[in-house]
Amino acid sequence: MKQWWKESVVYQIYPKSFADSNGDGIGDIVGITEHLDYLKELGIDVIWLSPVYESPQDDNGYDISDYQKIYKEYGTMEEFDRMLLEAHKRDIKIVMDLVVNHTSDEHKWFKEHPEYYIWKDAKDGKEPNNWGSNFGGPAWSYDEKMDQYYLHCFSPKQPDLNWENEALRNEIYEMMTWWLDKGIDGFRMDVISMISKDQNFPDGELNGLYGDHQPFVCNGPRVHEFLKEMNEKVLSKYDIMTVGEAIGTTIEEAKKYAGEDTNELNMVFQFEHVEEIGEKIIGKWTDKPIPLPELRSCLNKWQLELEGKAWNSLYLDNHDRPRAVSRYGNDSPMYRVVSAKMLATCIHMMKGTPYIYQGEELGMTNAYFDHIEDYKDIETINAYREYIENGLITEEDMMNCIKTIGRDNARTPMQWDKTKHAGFTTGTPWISVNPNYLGINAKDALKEKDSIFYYYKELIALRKKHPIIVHGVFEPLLESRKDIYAYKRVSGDQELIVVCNFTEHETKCGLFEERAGGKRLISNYKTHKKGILKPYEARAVLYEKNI
Ligand code: TEU
Ligand code: CA
Repeated sequence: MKQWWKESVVYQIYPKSFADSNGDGIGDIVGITEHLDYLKELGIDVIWLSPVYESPQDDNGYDISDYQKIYKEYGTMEEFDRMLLEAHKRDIKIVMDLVVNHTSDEHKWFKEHPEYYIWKDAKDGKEPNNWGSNFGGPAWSYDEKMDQYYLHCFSPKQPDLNWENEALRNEIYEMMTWWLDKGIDGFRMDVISMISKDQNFPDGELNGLYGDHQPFVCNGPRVHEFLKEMNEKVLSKYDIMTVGEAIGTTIEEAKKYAGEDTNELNMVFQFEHVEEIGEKIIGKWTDKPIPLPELRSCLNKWQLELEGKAWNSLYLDNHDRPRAVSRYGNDSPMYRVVSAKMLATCIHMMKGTPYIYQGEELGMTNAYFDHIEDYKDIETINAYREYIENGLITEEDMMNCIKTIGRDNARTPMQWDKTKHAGFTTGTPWISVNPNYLGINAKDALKEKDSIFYYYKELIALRKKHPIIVHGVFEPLLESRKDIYAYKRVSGDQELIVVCNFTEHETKCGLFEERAGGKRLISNYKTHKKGILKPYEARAVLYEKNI
């Protein structure tokens, strides 16, 4: 089948924060349908829709209690079907979020099929091992009725599924088939690298208060067997796109998950450039910037080592990350727009499928809320409490870390216009709107021809127009520079040179002057200074070789 997902640009919608159509302060499916023309204008090809299934919302829908029902606050299955139809009418595909490493503890399976989950006897009267949960506390909770502990790598309301159980696997495959037969266009697979656990469940290395479970749950012994089975029984039967959120993956594992001929998935999200690099204070938490050399060596490695072997996902932003322009660019009034465009150029001219997170096309920024009460994310609230109560970090440092990388930074409501609550809702939003919506909103962006929105639109259009952007081989340039990220793409007799100044200072760079005859495809400045890059200047120039 044609690998259309290699030429596509994906837009992620976090439904709770996208658009509220009925004034209850919660985004919903009708709100998405009402904004499909906005996405058509942007030019995206695929929507990755974060979970809309029935859920008690302990983790904003990543805790599913019924895979084949729509969460009542998001709407009805009929409204979902209409959204799907309206998207397809606009040549926009819909990829659903598949969360099958765990369910909600309110899923009927948890009571009716305990064997679908991971239960262990107490060890010395307490948890079976020292693993911590990603959301604080131990990764095990005791159940009186079972007189055993069950595993939850996330919240106690998100019990991990036991993929060793074939009946469970077949229930998952049936559910996937049901959704694919409805006509959806694929799946983003939540923490799919975690579905095969080391069956010895050994203690992990102490990391803060608990043992690290990642080495024993990521890239486990049977993960590729399970994914090959899923591919053979379900995925291979449809013309769809699949992307695995492969937390903890390495290059070698990614080549298996997303290999051209491994019959598992089409591509993966790796976490190295968004979570693993950079100086940390505790766990993932930091208020430190990510140095360009670390970001570049990480992204270059993934570009070079997957070449010809597997397909990259290109992203800086999603519902779990801080806003890209705040994390990697400069969200000050002076440099927000130009640095957002620079980051977009850097990512979209690389090899792989680009993902745009809702609001990234507007240059939406971190929220920087000052009080923990303003944050809603279970991960943030639990980390704040656990780390401060145990004296592992000061309240001030923790708040700085939350302002820097807390997940709610990406979950403040979409900023549609200047009206109250940024036009997201006529009610009270479930989380506060970023007060800067008066200057950062879609309505203004659509009226401003030099807006970040139209810059993304241009990048997306370029990808359609120039095959070198999809297929050109990636080659690093200027790798020793601490201020410039440069690379080229090579395809036949064409070379595309991309140069991005990641700093607020002018800097020398003669790369473009060394060559004649280039055709500038895109730049975030109208004028240029010979041999100089302006603050956060980005340029992509196409050359025909042998000139
Ligand atoms: O995220 C995987 C995950 O571990 C993230 O929560 C992230 O690594 C964490 O925030 C530390 O940075 C997926 C979903 O994207 C996330 O929203 C869910 O909370 C999580 O799985 C559980 O389903
Ligand atoms: Ca609503």
